Amino acid sequence: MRLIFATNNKDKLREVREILSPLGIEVTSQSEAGCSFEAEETGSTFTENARIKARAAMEATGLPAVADDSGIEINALDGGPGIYSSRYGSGRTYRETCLELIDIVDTCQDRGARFRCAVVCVFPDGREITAEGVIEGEIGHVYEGEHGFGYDPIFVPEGFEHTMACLEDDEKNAISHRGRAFRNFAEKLHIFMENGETKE
Ligand code: ITT
Repeated sequence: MRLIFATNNKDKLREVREILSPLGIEVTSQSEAGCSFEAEETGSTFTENARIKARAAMEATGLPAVADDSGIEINALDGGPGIYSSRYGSGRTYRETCLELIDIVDTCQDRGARFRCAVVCVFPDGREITAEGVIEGEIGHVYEGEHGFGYDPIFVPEGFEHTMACLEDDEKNAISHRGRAFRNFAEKLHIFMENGETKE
């Protein structure tokens, strides 16, 4: 089975390929499908933004398309940057933004945070499948690790001593918000393919 993956983020593309390929689902990125655009993320939730991206790619290609909208929610920022994670601190490097976030969280009692990922797959006939994954954790005291991307070097998953950026891709995918969301999506997609129904 092959789907268009509506993303311009190469790190997400790599992770999603590794998560879905063993489950019999291959993805073609929108740029590989000949579409170079960035849909405007005007939604107010992760799911709404994932739907906007997936619809844009489905309409451009005429093929089933899936998208993920994801981000980090930090208690010290009242759940921010959340859906604004990719735009937060724009103009600066992720390292600079991460170091600033450590400083902000250091002044607060609560280091709690979570990564959230919403997945929406849309089909040309209008049907859709949605799924979500979350991983709880906290903002670490130091910036560490060289794997992953974005906020991984400051996010320590619950039950771990080091950040997500200290994990290899397969270890991250086994526990991550994205791994959880896309495995849940894959289960629903297989039911959909067998029964022709979206079991929400
Ligand atoms: P597309 O919209 O093209 O898919 P994007 O990077 O803009 O790419 P999002 O709008 O979903 O994607 O924003 C997600 C941001 O949240 C991402 O750029 C990171 O800053 C952060 N993020 C999401 N998942 C992450 C992960 O697994 N590790 C670290 N940071 C992550």
